[in-house]
Amino acid sequence: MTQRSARRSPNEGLESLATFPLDGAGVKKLTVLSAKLATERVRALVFRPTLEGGAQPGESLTLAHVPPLEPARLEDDDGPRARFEFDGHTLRAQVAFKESASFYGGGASAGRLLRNGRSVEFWNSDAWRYGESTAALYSSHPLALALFIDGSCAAVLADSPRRGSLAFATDGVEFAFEAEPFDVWLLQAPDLSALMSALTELIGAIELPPLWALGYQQSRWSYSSAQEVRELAAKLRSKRMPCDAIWLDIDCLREFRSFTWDSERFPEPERLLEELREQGLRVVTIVDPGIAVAKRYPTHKSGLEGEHFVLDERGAPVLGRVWPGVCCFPDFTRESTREWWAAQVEKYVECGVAGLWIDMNEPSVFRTPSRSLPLRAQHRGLGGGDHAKFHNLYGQLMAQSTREGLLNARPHERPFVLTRANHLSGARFAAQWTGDNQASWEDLRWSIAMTLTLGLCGQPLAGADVGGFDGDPSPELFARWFELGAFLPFFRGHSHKSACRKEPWAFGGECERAVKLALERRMQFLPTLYTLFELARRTGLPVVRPMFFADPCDRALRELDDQFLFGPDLIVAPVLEDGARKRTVVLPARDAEGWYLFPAELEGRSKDMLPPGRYSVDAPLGQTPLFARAGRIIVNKPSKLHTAAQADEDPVLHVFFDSGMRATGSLYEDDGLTRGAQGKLTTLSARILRGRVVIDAFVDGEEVLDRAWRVVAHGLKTPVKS
Ligand code: NBV
Repeated sequence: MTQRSARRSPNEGLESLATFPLDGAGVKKLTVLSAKLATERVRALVFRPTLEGGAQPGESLTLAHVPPLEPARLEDDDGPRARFEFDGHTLRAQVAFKESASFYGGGASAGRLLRNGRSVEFWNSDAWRYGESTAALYSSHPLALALFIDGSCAAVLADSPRRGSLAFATDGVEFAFEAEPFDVWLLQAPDLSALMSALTELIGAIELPPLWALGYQQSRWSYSSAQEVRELAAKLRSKRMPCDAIWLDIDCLREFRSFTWDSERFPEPERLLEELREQGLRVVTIVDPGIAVAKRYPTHKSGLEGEHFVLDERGAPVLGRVWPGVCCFPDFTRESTREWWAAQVEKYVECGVAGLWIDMNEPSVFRTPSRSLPLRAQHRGLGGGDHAKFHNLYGQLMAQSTREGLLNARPHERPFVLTRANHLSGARFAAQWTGDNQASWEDLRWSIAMTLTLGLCGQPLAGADVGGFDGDPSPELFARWFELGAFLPFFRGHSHKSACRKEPWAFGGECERAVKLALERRMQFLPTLYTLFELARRTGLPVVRPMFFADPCDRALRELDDQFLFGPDLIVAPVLEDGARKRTVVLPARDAEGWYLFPAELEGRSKDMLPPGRYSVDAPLGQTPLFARAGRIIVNKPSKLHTAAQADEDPVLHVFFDSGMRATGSLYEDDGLTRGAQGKLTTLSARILRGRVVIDAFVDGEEVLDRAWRVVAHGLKTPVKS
């Protein structure tokens, strides 16, 4: 099955509202068009420049969906202003609002969540050892979000796959992209839910991930023999560490070649994978795009025969050096190449590989000035053009065809792909991680802002290498990283081959106990996490959210990036400082009578609701302070060694009563694996009746009468029966 493709013609369904002649800025005229979105309450305008000489934006390569459009009125003079300027090489588009705003977005870059005064570059790069001053990281998300004083908001999106930049001021943003004119979309919304829903219409919604991909993932560069993998699995299980998958990095490959196995170190992959599956462990392996130039390498041979590689100006495959040596690079812009690649994937995963991890797909090329393919290399699909035009789309297109391959192999199963490089509408195809981070407290903190920002940019399934990829963490940093990772959507421990061991038990003692608790916590909150993914799929609302989602009008929440929301009703306040055993947490006021500290012992009961405010809370090693909104039910399940083993457990409903002794919640469930599975969304409410907690549960309006709920009631002054 193919996803809806990412193409539209420039005028499809857009209604012209006004045209402004422009002088002296290299732009001849600016046309303002309107778009009617299915998300009512959101006003969508498109600004389309025409350059001297008549050039207009071409087909969209950035947006996934363009909705059916109807005219809307360009009401007033006092709305935002768009200004375009072309200097013959770069087109700049400024969108200025009437008032100042808090700005977010622009994709994952290291640093703070709030973007005012910052700029980011869009040029997918292998950003080894990135830091706050690294302008361009692995993916490009040309999207800015503005939050205004009254809680209304806007998104500005540049429809360009080109090399570009985004600068955030205090009252507006400026996009600049090379070479070609581009449309700018402006979405104006009364609230964040409407904005995220409209954005999802434009860039496409995620599919629900397989449940196993939401469990803990154990990786290292590299587990390099079947023996080592078997020992790892045995230790994970003997130490009773919850884990759903083991990841194999490039050393499982023969001479680092994609779609191969090193037959000496991994003699019978099929058998190994089956053995692991019996222990509830899936295997994800790595695939790089560089295809080694080598005799007797079928992927290279069929790639050449099918003319699937990116060409140089003389029509020969472009060569570049990566891990396997001299390589050719698939031209993923071509549909036939995507099909050929998907066929490689399909054959390769037959042995039982559960999911694929696509790396180096900026694409990263060693020892070249651009650290990628030459800008003048030629692509032949999607209308054709040089690499400069398609560079930023390379990773997303690779993700798309890798996913197709998994779907061809197992049409009824949800495919799982993790990608390093991506573009704005790539969340439809793959999860994303934040690349090669460092084992530092600073990186730990950045991983929150980076993951939150990816969520705002339509990529809810994201996370950072837990423990830090590069370098050796202290035991305390390591434990704290697991504590945070347990509440980020994608949870994978990974490390560089020259770093110390980073398996959960690597530091032993107190640290190992804390890590194990974190892994168990992840399992316990899995029903809530899964429900949040289903909601993200339906509504575009991110799984983890910046604190300002709890109260968009509270200015104090706008800069906060050391605590975050896990869905609408839980606050996660991880410890991000060396030696800290306490931390401050802010509990927002809007729609919240109060918050409850989630008991560290999950079976414990919290009696007292805390009114909104700022608190100092205890946070010993092994414990991330969590707060639940009064009036809500949070669903957990007992921790098991892997997600499938949890399926038959009865849900544990943590009922956090409001002062009227009521609470509501929801739970989404399905088989966790089948595409388009008919899941059920249960709505839950709790009340007290004759001294007992009563749970009312409904699915599609029908009362659920045959289900055992375990109830943990919080906020009761006197004990009641459940
Ligand atoms: O395949 C090796 C690594 C991988 O472990 C890492 O996660 C990627 O981001 N890969 C980069 C290539 C080498 C990095 C130095």
